[in-house]
Amino acid sequence: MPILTPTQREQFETQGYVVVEGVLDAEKDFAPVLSDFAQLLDGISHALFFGGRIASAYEDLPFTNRFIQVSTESGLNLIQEFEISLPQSGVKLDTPIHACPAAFRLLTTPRLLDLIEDMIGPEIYSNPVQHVRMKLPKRAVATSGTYSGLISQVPWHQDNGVILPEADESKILTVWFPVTPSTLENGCLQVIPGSHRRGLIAHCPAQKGLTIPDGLLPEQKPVPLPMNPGSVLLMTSRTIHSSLENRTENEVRISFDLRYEPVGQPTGRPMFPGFVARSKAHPETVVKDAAAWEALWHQARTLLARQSDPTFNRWHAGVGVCA
Ligand SMILES: O=C(O)CCC(=O)C(=O)O
Ligand SMILES: [Fe+2]
Repeated sequence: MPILTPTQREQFETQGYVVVEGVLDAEKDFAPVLSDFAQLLDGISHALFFGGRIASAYEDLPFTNRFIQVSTESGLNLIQEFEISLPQSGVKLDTPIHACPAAFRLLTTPRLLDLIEDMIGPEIYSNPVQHVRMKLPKRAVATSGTYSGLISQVPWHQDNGVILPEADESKILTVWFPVTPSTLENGCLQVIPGSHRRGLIAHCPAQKGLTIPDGLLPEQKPVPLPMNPGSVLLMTSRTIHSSLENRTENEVRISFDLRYEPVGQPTGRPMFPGFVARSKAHPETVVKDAAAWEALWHQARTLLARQSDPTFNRWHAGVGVCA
């Protein structure tokens, strides 16, 4: 049963994005993952407290306040502990990855897959370019250390720009959804409507990660997209987007960004594992077991830990438009 209305489908085709409301359910779909995250943060907080790095384990604070407090006081970027992907450099045998059953259930939620099937057909592959983001208030992000778009603002880019050319023809759909309200103040996404029709634009390595140089950005006014939990943003891989700063004092914008594509197409990150999430033609190939998914990531981690960092994109600082 199609979920998109003809108007929504047309918006996706002409503007390169559409927000679909009421796809996910806060209680059924988000409560398990939030409860898992709370438990994880509890463990982290106690370990840091016992290690003398923070003054308390902050047991009484609600999740988001505790995340802010523990992050600020320890000066650590904690996001990799919650992440559902590996970092692009320096992977070690013990690099954390939290490919937990609650996240797997979210990635394979039938209503989400129904929506994706409506867009790309019934042979659905989960592309491994996927993240959990917990955007901290700007004031709470440690000023030292490497910039991380997983806890901070993300600059203008196309998702096609952050993967390898092998996937330029793959029909990758970006599926972004907030778990806590995503607002203008706490750093919602913004898109440039119609920008997907310009093809792939050059990206340059910058302090905040890969970004389209100002001179190559369309003049057009961006559209900010505040969203409530339950809503899902669909974007093409060429839609230019970014996210705003979190200017609040005490809010954390928690979101997932996932990607799906028809089975059999290159993912653009061959060193990371995807999986068949739904298949009418070959139902026996569908990965249904969260532990099997986690094992795929652990295998990838072992391989990556034994080699030097692979290449994740095609752009070079100091060359061409990046010079
Ligand atoms: O969540 C953000 O701030 C940026 C997300 C993004 O760029 C993406 O999902 O492709
Ligand atoms: Fe993106």
